[in-house]
Amino acid sequence: MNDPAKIRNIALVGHRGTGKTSLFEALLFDAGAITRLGSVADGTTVSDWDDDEKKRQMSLSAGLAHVDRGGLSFNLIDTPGDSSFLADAIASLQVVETALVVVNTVLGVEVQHERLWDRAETRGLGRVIVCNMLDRERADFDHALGLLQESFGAQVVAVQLPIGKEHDFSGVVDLLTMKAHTYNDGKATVGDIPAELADAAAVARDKLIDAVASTNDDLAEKYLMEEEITADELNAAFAAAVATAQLYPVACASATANIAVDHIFDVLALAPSPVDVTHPKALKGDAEVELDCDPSQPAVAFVFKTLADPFSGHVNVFRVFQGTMSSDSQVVIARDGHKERLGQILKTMGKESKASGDLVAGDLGAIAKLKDVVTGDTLCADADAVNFPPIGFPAPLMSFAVTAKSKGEEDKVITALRRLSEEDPMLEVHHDDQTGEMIVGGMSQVHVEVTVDRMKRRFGVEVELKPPRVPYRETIKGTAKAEGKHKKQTGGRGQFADTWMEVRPQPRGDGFEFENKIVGGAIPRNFIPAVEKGVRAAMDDGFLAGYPVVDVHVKLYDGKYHPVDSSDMAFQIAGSIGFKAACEKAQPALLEPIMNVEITVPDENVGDIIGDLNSRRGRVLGTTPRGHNNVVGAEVPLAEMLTYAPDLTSMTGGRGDYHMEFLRYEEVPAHLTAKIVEQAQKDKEEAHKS
Ligand SMILES: Nc1nc2c(ncn2[C@@H]2O[C@H](COP(=O)(O)OP(=O)(O)O)[C@@H](O)[C@H]2O)c(=O)[nH]1
Ligand SMILES: [Mg+2]
Repeated sequence: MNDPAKIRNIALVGHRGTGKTSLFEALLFDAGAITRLGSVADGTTVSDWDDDEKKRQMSLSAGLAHVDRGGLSFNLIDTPGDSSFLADAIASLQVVETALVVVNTVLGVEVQHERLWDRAETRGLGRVIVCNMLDRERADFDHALGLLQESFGAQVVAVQLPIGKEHDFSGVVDLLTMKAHTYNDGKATVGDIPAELADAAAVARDKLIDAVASTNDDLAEKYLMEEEITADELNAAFAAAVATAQLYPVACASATANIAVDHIFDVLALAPSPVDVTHPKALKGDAEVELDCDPSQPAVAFVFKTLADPFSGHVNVFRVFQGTMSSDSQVVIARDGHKERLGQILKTMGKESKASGDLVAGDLGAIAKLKDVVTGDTLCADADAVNFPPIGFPAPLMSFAVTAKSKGEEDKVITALRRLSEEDPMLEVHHDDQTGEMIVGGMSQVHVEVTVDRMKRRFGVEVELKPPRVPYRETIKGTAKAEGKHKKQTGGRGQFADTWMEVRPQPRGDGFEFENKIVGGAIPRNFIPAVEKGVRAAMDDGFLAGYPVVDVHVKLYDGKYHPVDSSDMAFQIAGSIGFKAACEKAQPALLEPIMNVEITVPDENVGDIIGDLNSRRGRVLGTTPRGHNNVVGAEVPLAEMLTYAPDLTSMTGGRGDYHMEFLRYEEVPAHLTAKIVEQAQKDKEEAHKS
C-alpha cells in the first residue's frame, strides 16, 4: 500500500466481554484473511493467542491484523477492555483514526465505553459503533441505541436496523440503500426489506437523513424545502460527516454467528483515512510541529506497543506518521538521540508476522530486535528529530512486594520484571531501598497475578507475592518548632551544624514548601540548600511509618555555624534531624488514598453491594440504572478495596464489574493508624534481619 488515502486504521474498543475479539475474528474471516473462524471459548482466535489470554478467556494485550478489502487497506487492532489491561487500548487510540466501539446490545453502555470514548473524543477520532450480540436473549436494538444516544449525544445515528430478534436475528436493513442483507453461514443475500419492517425502516431512514442534514447546509436546505435528495448526495454527505467525526454510525452484528459482520466493512470504508485528520502534535524542543502525512517527507514513526519475548526477542509495533519507513534504514530514537538500524519491516497477523515492503505515512507495522526501543518512543529518519509527547497512562493503584521462590534467582526476577514492564506500560517496577524488596505496582491483584504467571511461563522464574501495599503518606496537623543539631569531634577537624525550624501544615495536595527566614547570617547562605536537601531526604522516609511526607511548610529561622567545622554534609544531617524532631511535635498523621469507585451490578445485587461498601468504610454516593444493571457510585479507601475483584465475583455470581480511580488523600482513622505504624515497624525489623 503506497497511498495513505486508501488506509483505514481501526481500533476495536469497548468494555470487557462485548465481543471485540470475536468480532475481530469474524472480520478477518469475512475478508478472507483466515480460512477458519476461531472462537474465544476454544482459545483459537487470531487475537487472543497468548497462553494467559486463552487461560482467562480474555484479551490482555492488543492483537493486530491487516486485511485488504474493496480496494482499501485495513489495519485492525483488537484491544483489551478490562480496566487492568487498558494500556494497549489507550496506546492504540494514539495511532488510529477511528475507534470501532463494540457494545453488548443487552447491556448497552458500560464503564469502559465512557472512558475510552472520552479518549477518542480528546483525540478527535472518528467513531463507528457496533451493537453486537443481537442474537442473545433480551437484546433490544432500539433500547441500546437510546442508551448510546443518552451517553454520547444525538450524533449517534443508526445506519442499519436488525432483521429478526434474539435467536431469530438474521441480518440487517441498510438505511442508506434501503436494502435487506440476510445471512446464511456468514454470506449475505441482498434483497427487499421485509414488509413488517418497512415502516420502521422508513422512520429510521428519516432520522438518518435528519442527522446528515444537520451536518451539511446544502442538504439541510433541500430537506427543509422538501426537495428530493438523491442517493449520491446523501451518501456523500454521510461519508463526509463520518470521516470528520460529526456523526457516529451504529451498525448491527452477531460476531459469533457471523451475521452482518461483512457489512461493517462498508461502514468502515467511510471512516477517515490518515490524510483526512490532523495528527497528534510532535515536539521539537518545546515547539510544536505539524507532521505531514506525505510519504516523501523525512520519516517519523511512533512505537505504541512492545513485545518482550525471551526467545524471539523484542518486537516493536509502530505507526508511521510522516514519510516512509524502509527496512535496513537507520533511525534516530528521539528520546535520547541514539541511532539504530532497522531490520526487516513486518506486518503482523496475531502472533504471526511476515515481511513487508516499505511503510508509508499512515501505515502500521512491526520491527524485531531493536536494542533500546520502548513503547512511547519516536523513531525518526532525520538527525533533527521530533518527539511525541508521552501517552499518559493511569498510575498504578496498588503495589506488591515480590521475592524469588528459590534463593539465587533474584537477578532473574529483576530481568523478567524489567522486560515485562517494557511490554506493559501500566506495570511499575522498582526496588525498595528500605526493605530491599522488588515492588510491582499494578492496577489490580489480577494484573499483578498475570505478570507473575508470565514470569514463570516466559522467563522460567517463580516468585512469592506478598500482600498488596497501600501507598500511604504522612503529614502533620499542627505547628511546631525544633532544633536540629549535628556535632561531632573526632580527632582533627570536627563536624558542626545547628538549625532551628518551624513546620506547619499546607493545604492538602499543595506539597512541600521551604522558606528561608535566616537573618544576619546565622547560617551562611551557601549552607541553606544543604539544609533543604536534608529536610527533603527526611521527607522520603517519614517519621511515623516510613511513608513519604507531604503537604508540609518548613520555615528555617535560626541556627549556628562554625567557620571551620561546618560543611554541607553537617547541615544536611542537621536539617534531617531538625525536620523529624519538629514533625514529631506537630501532631503527625497518616493519609490514605480514597478511590472513586463505580460498581456495575444486576438490580438484585444492589442492596448487598451497598451493605458491603459500608463495611469497607465506603461512602455510597448513589445508584444509576444502566440497561438491566445498576451503577453504584462510592468513595472508598483503597486499603479496603485491595481484594475487591474476587469478593465482587462471589457476591454477584460473576455478573458484577467495577472500576476505580484515585480521588484524593484523607486522614486514616486513629485506631487504624496505630495498626499500620506497628506493621511498618515489624516489616522494617524483618527486613533488617534477613
Ligand atoms: N451470543 C453471542 N455471543 C458472543 C458474541 N460475541 C461474542 N460473544 C461471546 O462473548 C464472550 C466474550 O467475547 P470476546 O470476543 O472475548 O469479548 P471481548 O472481551 O470484547 O474481546 C465470548 O464467550 C464470546 O463467545 C455474539 O455476537 N453473540
Ligand atoms: Mg477481547
